[in-house]
Amino acid sequence: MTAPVTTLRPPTGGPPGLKIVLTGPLGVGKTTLVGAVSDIVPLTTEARMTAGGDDTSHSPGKVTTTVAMDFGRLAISNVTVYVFGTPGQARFWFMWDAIVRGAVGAVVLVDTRRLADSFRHLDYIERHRLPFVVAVNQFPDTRTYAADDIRNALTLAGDVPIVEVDARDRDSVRRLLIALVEHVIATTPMPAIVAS
Ligand SMILES: Nc1nc2c(ncn2[C@@H]2O[C@H](COP(=O)(O)OP(=O)(O)OP(=O)(O)O)[C@@H](O)[C@H]2O)c(=O)[nH]1
Ligand SMILES: [Mg+2]
Repeated sequence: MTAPVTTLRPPTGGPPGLKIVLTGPLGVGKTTLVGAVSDIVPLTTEARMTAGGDDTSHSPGKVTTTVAMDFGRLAISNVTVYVFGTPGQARFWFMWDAIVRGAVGAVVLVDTRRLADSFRHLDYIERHRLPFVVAVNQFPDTRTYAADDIRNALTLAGDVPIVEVDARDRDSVRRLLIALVEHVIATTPMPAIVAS
């Protein structure tokens, strides 16, 4: 059975919001995505990269990494969407359980050069039974693949939306988050949403 959608109510009153989680491998563009779309100055927890056994070969110029979370907020129609991004390095994965609590849906951001790096993130979101979309962050000089090829490579169910995104582009990220909210609504019983 699908879990009911819970909404966040700000302590000061006002309209409720939806919490969503953004996850994906190290350096795939999570912090960039939150920064591009947030209506407020995003909360970031960047720190200098330390050696920790993580493969950084796909982002050679990367000097910082998210050590706790990213946080941003945006309005989609009359709904406030709160975006929580997970940290990338394996040594900070203990944060995921705290970040995912109360979320209604997730974005799994992937890089087609290293799809296998996303398996752990997909497993985690599926285990929490969260509706999710897969967002393909198209880096320069990478091949583009048909959605069906990505679906097969990631063994995704037929109803999981696959959306191309430019994590640096506000409109592109907004389209992605609208697709996620629509997917959450489509896969969650309506009385659960209305009653929350
Ligand atoms: N060309 C291009 N570069 C991008 C894009 N998204 C992110 N980048 C670059 O990729 C690097 C890593 O981006 P981050 O946003 O820090 O990635 P992250 O997923 O938050 O990384 P961790 O927190 O360490 O897991 C940065 O140098 C970004 O400028 C994109 O869509 N296109
Ligand atoms: Mg980050």
